[in-house]
Amino acid sequence: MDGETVVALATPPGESGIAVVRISGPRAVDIIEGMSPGASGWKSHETHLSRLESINGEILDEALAICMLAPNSYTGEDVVEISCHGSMHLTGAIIEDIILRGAEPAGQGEFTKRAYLNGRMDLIQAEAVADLISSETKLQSRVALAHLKGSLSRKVGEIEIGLLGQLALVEVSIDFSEEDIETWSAEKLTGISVETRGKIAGLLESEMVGRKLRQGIRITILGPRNAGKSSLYNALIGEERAIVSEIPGTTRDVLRERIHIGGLTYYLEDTAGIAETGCEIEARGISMGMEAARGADIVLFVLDGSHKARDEEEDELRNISVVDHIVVLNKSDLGLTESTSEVAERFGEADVIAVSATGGEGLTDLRNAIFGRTVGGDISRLGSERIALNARQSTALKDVSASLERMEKEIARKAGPEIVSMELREAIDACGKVTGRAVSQDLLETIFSRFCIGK
Ligand SMILES: Nc1nc2c(ncn2[C@@H]2O[C@H](COP(=O)(O)OP(=O)(O)OP(=O)(O)O)[C@@H](O)[C@H]2O)c(=O)[nH]1
Ligand SMILES: [Mg+2]
Repeated sequence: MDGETVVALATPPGESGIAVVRISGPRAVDIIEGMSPGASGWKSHETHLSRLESINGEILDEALAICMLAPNSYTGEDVVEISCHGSMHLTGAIIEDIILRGAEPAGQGEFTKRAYLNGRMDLIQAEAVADLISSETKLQSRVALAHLKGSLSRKVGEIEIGLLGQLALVEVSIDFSEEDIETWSAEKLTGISVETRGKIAGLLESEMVGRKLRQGIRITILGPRNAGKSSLYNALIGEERAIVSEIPGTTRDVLRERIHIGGLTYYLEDTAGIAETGCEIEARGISMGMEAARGADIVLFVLDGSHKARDEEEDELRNISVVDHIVVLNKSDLGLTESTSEVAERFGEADVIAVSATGGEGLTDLRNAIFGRTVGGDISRLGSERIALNARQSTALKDVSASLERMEKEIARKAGPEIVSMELREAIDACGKVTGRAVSQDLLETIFSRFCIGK
């Protein structure tokens, strides 16, 4: 980076009414001055209709341009944004001209990286920007926005400040050890530590939901031939993607499609019907389907509810070890030969849902069951009280907890303030890693000066 000026197209490539070219860095204003003489006199954050000239004096475009001067910009540096006409050729020419004038093409995430390095946002917020950009549903963007607004940063910040206050007391007692002043209480510190670990445990609970929210959840449909798996697959997708026929053994390959339920992304898989078969290709399909089911988050065991399933086929399904499953009794429109509770008994009290893939009955219940299984009802509070952590954040928070636990053990062993302070510092450093801000010596000094005793 080295303070160089970077440029990139901020809107997706392709034809559009308007495209935005963004420049950030110390030469941004010089560059726009070169393209639109007089620009260096513009007020920060004021929009100007300007005729952009190339370095060779040709008119490139008439565009709206705005200078956002440091530090009041997204990156914290001087930023120029040009809203030009959205043709690939034109944006290419403008960017090329800006590069000729001394800018470098920006790397991936460069603007946000600069924002973080310049202290405009912490690491959690920078990650939230990426999440927000890639969000596909309202729920995903709501959680990303909550992180961007600093929900998690604030919670970690509160934990950090609480611990810093305690660290100050412990360290002061080291400084004043000869004067026999007891500034910290082992009991109180242990209490605070236990309470803090409780808060962290609460945050960590949402890690799984966070992973599901970001990466999506795999659902594999598995069951005997002709049970209506492909029909159910099509019904859940809302399109005729898989071939459906009354001929048993229609599906051979594993088909995969993305769907959304309640704001979460799911990857739904259709597989070949399980059966004894002499056909090598069908057998390959069946084993691929079983393999998919073993790796899925949820497996839908689809049975033809209008016929009593053959025992061997059911046994085969029950013997596959899967993380979670829901039994779907399909073809309810033809009348079920067994009640859902009878089937539930055989499948280890699983959820059993009667549906008609072709008629549509029961599909809402099935979607609700899938959604409920995924998040355990916690989703509605996501982004407000509960926060979906990503893997990096949860690892760092686990480090905070581990350091605190070690500290509690040291306190229980009646360790002196030197040892206690060391563990406490580690916990605080780990907090800094969550937000991406390691605690600097300066910050510690500032905080300690407020706690100074003796005056
Ligand atoms: N009445 C009724 N028929 C259904 C329903 N679902 C599927 N069928 C019929 O059952 C037959 C098999 O459906 P598919 O969806 O191809 O079944 P499959 O489980 O994918 O079969 P394979 O791929 O061969 O394993 C077709 O004739 C469907 O029209 C349903 O809910 N009600
Ligand atoms: Mg099929």
